[in-house]
Amino acid sequence: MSNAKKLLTLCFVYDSSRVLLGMKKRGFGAGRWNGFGGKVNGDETIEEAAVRELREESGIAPTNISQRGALTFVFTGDPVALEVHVFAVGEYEGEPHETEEMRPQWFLHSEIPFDLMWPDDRYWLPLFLARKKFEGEFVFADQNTIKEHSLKEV
Ligand code: 6U4
Repeated sequence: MSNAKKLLTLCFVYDSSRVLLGMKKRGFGAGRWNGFGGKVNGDETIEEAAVRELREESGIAPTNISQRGALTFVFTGDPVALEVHVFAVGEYEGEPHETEEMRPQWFLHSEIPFDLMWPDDRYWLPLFLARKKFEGEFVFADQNTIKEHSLKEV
């Protein structure tokens, strides 16, 4: 059993009433609404990766971005955990548009489609939208089932 971790980013563009989600069209998590993000390359910082992935997947360029959370996802039987760094984007340039990877759509905070998202999101996205910082770990039995979790504000 190794303790390898894969570094990933996840960006949510939001204001006090709405949040921008994307329907993931392919790859890991396809068919779910989520923020925009992906793997950190060896030659970039985590924040640079967050900006690049947001631009590639939605077409917008953040003009302010801040790290708000760190989440670890472990899948039973998979020695490689995911370390996902969650970023908040307030202001940006450009208009979100559909890309090969994502179909963007704005949602009211009261209408976030948690049933069509990763099951962990209903735990921590409310903290995010309340502008808190947080850390957590989720252990999955499979992609629909959380076996155990921990979550705290930091
Ligand atoms: P490619 O580049 O096609 O191989 P892909 O398999 O599509 O990559 P990628 O790079 O889009 O995956 O990264 C997966 C995205 O899903 C990242 O933004 C992190 C996010 N993610 C992974 N597990 C998650 C989980 N449990 N909850 C969540 N987001 C998760 O909200």
